[in-house]
Amino acid sequence: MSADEGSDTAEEAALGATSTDCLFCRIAAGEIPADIVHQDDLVVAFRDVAPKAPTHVLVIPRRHIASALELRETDGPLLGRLFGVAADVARSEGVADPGYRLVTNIGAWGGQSVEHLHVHLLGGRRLGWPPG
Ligand code: TR5
Repeated sequence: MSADEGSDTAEEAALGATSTDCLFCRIAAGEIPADIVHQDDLVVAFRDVAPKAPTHVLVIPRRHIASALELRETDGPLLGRLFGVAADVARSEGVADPGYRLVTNIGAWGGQSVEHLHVHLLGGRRLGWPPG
């Protein structure tokens, strides 16, 4: 299904369609509780429920986008906000120095389990490379 299917109004299309059966859409809408560390009109950041590092925050667009595979050039401003928020969260969490990792998993072999674009912000320990 296209990410934009179900948008009835221009405003919905601009702000972004949400999917009522999507876990992260529901977290962004406040319907499912999460430990939110940032939210604005485009982006929400919340702590991962099963952290893989001392700091593990998920940064998501409010708009339902299934994965990075769905992104288009017109999503540039949204991605600018998303990465800017990730940088702000890294600073406020105290992991910007000595460094941290942003990663987005795509599809089954990429390790994606939730079909709503999310960037993992992992920090607070030295991270191995390459990932498994
Ligand atoms: O595997 P991918 O890359 O798709 O990442 C999905 C992430 O969502 C995993 O790291 C999960 O631990 C995380 N996750 C799953 C749930 C959840 C969550 N983070 C915060 N809050 C959550 N709730 C309320 N429910 C989940 N099922």
